[in-house]
Amino acid sequence: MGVVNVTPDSFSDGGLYLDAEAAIAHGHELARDGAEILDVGGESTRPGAAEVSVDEEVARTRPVIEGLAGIGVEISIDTSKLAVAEAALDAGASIVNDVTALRGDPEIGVLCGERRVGLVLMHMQGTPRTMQASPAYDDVVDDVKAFLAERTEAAVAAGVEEELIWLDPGIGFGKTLEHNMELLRRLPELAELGRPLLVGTSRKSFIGKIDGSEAGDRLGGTIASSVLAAAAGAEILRVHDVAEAAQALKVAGAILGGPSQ
Ligand code: HH2
Repeated sequence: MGVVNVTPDSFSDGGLYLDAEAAIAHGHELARDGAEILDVGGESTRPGAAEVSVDEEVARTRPVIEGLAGIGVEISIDTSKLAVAEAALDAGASIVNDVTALRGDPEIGVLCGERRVGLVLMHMQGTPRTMQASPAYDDVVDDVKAFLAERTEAAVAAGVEEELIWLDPGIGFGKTLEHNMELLRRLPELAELGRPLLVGTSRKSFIGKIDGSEAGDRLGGTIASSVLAAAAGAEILRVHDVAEAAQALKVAGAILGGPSQ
């Protein structure tokens, strides 16, 4: 899954693709690089990010989705707002990536059920504004697992087919470095929920906490954590640098004995 951020303030690429033409060109490039899904977002979820109105989020994302629909990849909309999700599905998206896991706008579950589209349910403790203040868990993996199980039930109750649900531990969303490490180490326990796991480590601050790097200089850490997440059972990796991640996964797969390409 390649990231297409149509925002002025995303933590690693804010402002680069705010213009629809630039975002569409970037999406084409990520598809050529090997992305099978493009995750289009119009609002940053970084800690302390400014909130964006529905109209603004639709104005940012809809033209980009229209421009990328039909190029041979699936498109997901990274939003927690019903109206933004609906506009995106109308424009050609087929997956809703909701970082609030239907807690922001529960009607997104009804919408996904009616349209029979995919739904990503992500774990987050707190809200983007507050999440990094003092994250705390009894056992981070058990707590995240219970949350994702409960949110899956809520989505199914809203009408979403269980087969169309993907689960995400939400790396960096209300977690300390040790919480993130524990989740990545014990990913197989989350796979026991029986749904595909999506993991997003790309350029995140936990990498900087390990080696002091800035967001624009975390490719090595992104690749290491993505490959290990895949080896531990993640099926979808959300990354900004698709070419490098695709090559790393091919090589790792070849070494581990997967089909050679
Ligand atoms: N991470 C980000 C945004 N959306 N969605 C899912 N399912 N999982 C993630 O890990 C995830 C996500 C943060 O990355 P980015 O989009 O680059 O930054 P920003 O939120 O600042 O736009």
